[in-house]
Amino acid sequence: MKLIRWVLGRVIILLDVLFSPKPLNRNKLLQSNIDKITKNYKLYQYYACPFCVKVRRFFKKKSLKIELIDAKEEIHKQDLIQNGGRQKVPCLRVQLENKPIRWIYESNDIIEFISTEIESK
Ligand SMILES: N[C@@H](CCC(=O)N[C@@H](CS)C(=O)NCC(=O)O)C(=O)O
Repeated sequence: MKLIRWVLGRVIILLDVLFSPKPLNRNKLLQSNIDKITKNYKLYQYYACPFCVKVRRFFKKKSLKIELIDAKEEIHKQDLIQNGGRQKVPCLRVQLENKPIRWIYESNDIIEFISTEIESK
């Protein structure tokens, strides 16, 4: 079972590389405004998780600079469990000034949240 999952993960990565989305080209000012928002985000993820690949492809397509955190590393795994509440990826950590940290699970919810945030720019 572990081997099948590993192989499937690699197939997903290969397809992702072969059919990599074309990044959106924005004007510099707009991109810089969006970068200011996304510097507050961190994506806890696994390299070969299909849901994480989906979110990373969205980042690439929308030219979003978001730090990726390897949730397989023990320190990050513990951070995710203790502060996010679940060991599940992808999870977006959102830290905005003067606001409590938010942990957003579910790939679709992450994409929807970021889309709404960047569309307001
Ligand atoms: N519906 C979720 C599915 C996420 C999911 O199943 N993630 C798996 C990895 S592919 C996971 O974190 N499983 C728990 C674990 O591996 O500890 C989404 O769209 O984000």
